[in-house]
Order: sequence, then C-alpha cells, then structure tokens
Amino acid sequence: MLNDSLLPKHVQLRAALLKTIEDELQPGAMIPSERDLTTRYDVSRATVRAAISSLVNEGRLTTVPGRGTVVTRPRVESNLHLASFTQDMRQRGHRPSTEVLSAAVVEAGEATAKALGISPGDSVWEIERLRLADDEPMAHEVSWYPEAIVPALGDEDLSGSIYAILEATYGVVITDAHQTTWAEQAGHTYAHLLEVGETAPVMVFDRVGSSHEGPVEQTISRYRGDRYQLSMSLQRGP
Ligand code: 16G
Repeated sequence: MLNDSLLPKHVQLRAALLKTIEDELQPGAMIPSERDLTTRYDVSRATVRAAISSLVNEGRLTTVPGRGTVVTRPRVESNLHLASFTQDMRQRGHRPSTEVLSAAVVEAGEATAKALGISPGDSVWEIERLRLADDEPMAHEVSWYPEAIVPALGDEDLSGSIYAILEATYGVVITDAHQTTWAEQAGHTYAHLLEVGETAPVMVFDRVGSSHEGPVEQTISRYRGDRYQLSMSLQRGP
C-alpha cells in the first residue's frame, strides 16, 4: 500500500516499484502485470501506467513488445557488447569463417608489451587471421597473447573462435576491453586481403582485452568500411 499522501500516487508507486526492482528482481525479469499492480497498491491503471512509463523513460524498465515490461539490464553489461568476431557475426545473422594466415611465437614489441603488461622481448603468440562473413572478407586481424598465459595456443584450431579456446582450454574469460578506433584507407596490403580498392575506408580497432587477472590479448582489427557498422548507446556526460 502507498501511504505518503503528500506525494502524487504515481510518484509513490514509482518509488515502490523501484524498490522491488532493486531488491527482488533480476535484470530481464518481468514486473507484475498492470492489473496485479492496481490491485496490490489499490491505485488506478492510469497511475500504474504513469509510474511504469517514468521508469521506462529513466531506463530502469524496458517494454518488450508481446511480452510485457522487464527490468532493464544494467549498463555495466555493456559487456554484452564485448563480443568475439564469431559471436558478433552470428548475432548479425552472418556465417563466420576464418583463414589463418600465420601463427608464431615472437618477441613482444614495445607497444604490445606495454599493452599486455609484460616486458619487451617476452614471448607472445602472434596470430594473423582473415575473418570472413558469408565467405566474403570482413576483417583482417593480428593478435598477440602472452605465451606464459596460453603456452600451446598455436596447437589449437585457430580457424574458430579464439575467445572460445581461451575459455575452454585455458579457463581465461575476457571480461573487459579497452578499444581505440580510427579510420584508414586500406592501402596496398589490406586492399589485397580484404578484396577492396586501395583507397577504400577501413575501420581499425586496437583492442586490449583483459580477464579478471589482467590483460590477455592485444588485437588490431581492420574491418571493411563498406561491410561493417557499429552502433552504440550513449548517455549524456556530466
Ligand atoms: C573481435 C575483436 C578482436 C578479438 C576477436 C576474437 C573487435 C573490433 N575485435 O574481432 O579483438 O580478438 O573478436 O574473435 O571486435 P574470435 O573469438 O571469433 O576468434
């Protein structure tokens, strides 16, 4: 029941719902129906709708057509957007495949060592792959992984998901990443690999992916600008 008579009913109900969301409901869980809420709090449907729509506007609830109103997944789960190429392509409805161009243990250069928190000259697996979607080149990637973390990475079948190998063979889960993006022209080498013109735009991503224990990978990916797009949800900054 709502009892703070100074506040409008829908504001009180909003607070009560928020408490339920925070204390009892998991992200993705459905909130009680409008009818349940009118009975439970002895308020009108209009009050229930006003309270729900204010929580929807604040991003705490999401209306899922045909299902109802569910608790929004918190934004920290932008983890959801930290995907492997394999997952990303599948989610977009494409069939991923990979050509492994090279895999060798090399000495980490300055930049890679810094990114991975190791010393220049330490051994890293350097893996170069062409990633395809529906059999057409989508991205070129070169990745470095400390040999100390993934000693026999090169013995694995690298034509699938390396993230899956990290998890299954090494128990390493990439939980977060820092990524820098810029645009470039393909240039001679990547034009050839990506099957585009030399002046075609490519989107470059320099990702350092970390597990709970620290950095695990640096990957520089070059995605075809004509085939790849990224969308992101942004919140107004301070
Ligand atoms: C994505 C990542 C790349 C990662 C790869 C793993 C971007 C910009 N880059 O391409 O950093 O190494 O996925 O994919 O998203 P995999 O698990 O399919 O091998």
